[in-house]
Amino acid sequence: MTRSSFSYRHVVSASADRPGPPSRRRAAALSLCLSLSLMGCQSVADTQAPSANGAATASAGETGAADQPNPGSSSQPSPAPSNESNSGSSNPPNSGASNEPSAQASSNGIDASTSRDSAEFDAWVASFRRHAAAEGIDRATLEAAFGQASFQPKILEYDRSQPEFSRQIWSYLDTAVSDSRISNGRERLAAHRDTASAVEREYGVPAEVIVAIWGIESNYGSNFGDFETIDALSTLGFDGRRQSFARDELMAALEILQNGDIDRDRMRGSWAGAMGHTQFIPSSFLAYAVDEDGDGRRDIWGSIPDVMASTANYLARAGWRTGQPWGAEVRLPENFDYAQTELDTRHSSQEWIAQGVAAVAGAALPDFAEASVIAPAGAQGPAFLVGPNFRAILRYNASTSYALAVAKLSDRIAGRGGIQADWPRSEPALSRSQIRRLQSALNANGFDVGTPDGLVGPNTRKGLRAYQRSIGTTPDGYPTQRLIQRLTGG
Ligand SMILES: [Ca+2]
Repeated sequence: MTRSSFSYRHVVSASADRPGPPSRRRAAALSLCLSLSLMGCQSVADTQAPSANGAATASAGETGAADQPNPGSSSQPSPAPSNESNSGSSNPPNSGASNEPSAQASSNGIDASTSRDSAEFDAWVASFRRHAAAEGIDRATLEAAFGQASFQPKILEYDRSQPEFSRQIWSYLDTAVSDSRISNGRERLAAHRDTASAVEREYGVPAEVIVAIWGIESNYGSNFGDFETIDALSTLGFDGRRQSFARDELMAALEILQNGDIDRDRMRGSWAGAMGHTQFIPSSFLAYAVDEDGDGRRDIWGSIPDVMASTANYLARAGWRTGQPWGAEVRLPENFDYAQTELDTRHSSQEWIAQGVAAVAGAALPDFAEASVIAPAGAQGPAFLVGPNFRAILRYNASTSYALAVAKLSDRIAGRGGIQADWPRSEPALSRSQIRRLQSALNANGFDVGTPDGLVGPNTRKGLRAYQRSIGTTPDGYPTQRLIQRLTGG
């Protein structure tokens, strides 16, 4: 995404209303980062709240999460990770690896170095088993989990890959909110109407929003990843980029097996450990999964009632306000101060209206006590007024692109309209090296954006706006090839 700036923000502290894992697992779960493949989570690993699928909780309140969706979700053809500077360089686990080929790394054909790793893996597993036993996981569960644990080199490749180009938000939305995604969502909603309505009544989250998340996370269950979660997390815990996170999730996965919610063989999902229809990482499962159908198991792999209720429960715990819309598309006035287009800038709807912010034709502006205005593609693209429920969706996956996809897919499933303004589709996606050049040039010219990392976040946008003001162009903080050429002289 070119907007590569989609920054993933990490929450620095778990606020009271933020969903969080049960206490015992709190520290561990707090190390979740986003499921976004590129997000750098390392430096914040121990302080952030988890999102459902392992995505770092966006801080809708901190620096304004901007961002990119969860690559792993089946819905995304290609992971587009992008991230914010200062967040470290490691890749977060991807929640839904559904789009990746399921890597069945067999021991056949692996080279010598892999074989050596495999032997080391076995030793690591033996050590982890002892640790898990000391933590209270029983012998039968450990034998079921690790009796045939398999090292998956392919997962390490996914974990270490960093796409040079990320997708533009409109490209992501074209896929995430495609006509077929919309029609399939309506069909799924009709097919599960009674369940969805019951869950809506119980949790206060609209059925179309629940279905939209289901659609974005796993294309309505058609593709939630076929990696065995124990193998995936063992491999990542052994040699991944965020071993501490993976090990904590592996412990949570063992707890799930011990509880009897699912058998090891059916505990499947993305290469990064996000599981089932809703792409919950194990710690999120422990904290939010629900046994809606009453069979005694929380089954997000096979029970649609459990899937829907778990998703609704997550959003409810993330602060969903019953009866409120996520937000609305808006028109911004001439001379609008784009420095305000960050999620951490919040005003009441009335205050925004006083600045000239208006609903696009045919839409009503929701009355929010605290709302943000976002313009994900700058002044040349659509703008949106977003409220608490948009922020709740961001808790599921801390990416503005993701949250907008869920919001608009839910609108379309419910029969409401799509985005009216045009995206600046002629803007080419920027590569990480181009963004690094932009960042270096901004620093060199006195617009401090921190260490160049090729990822656009709040700091980069802030520096870019200052530069844009200095040359008399609209300071929207949206990086384009033209701006980079002007700033670098080519
Ligand atoms: Ca159940």
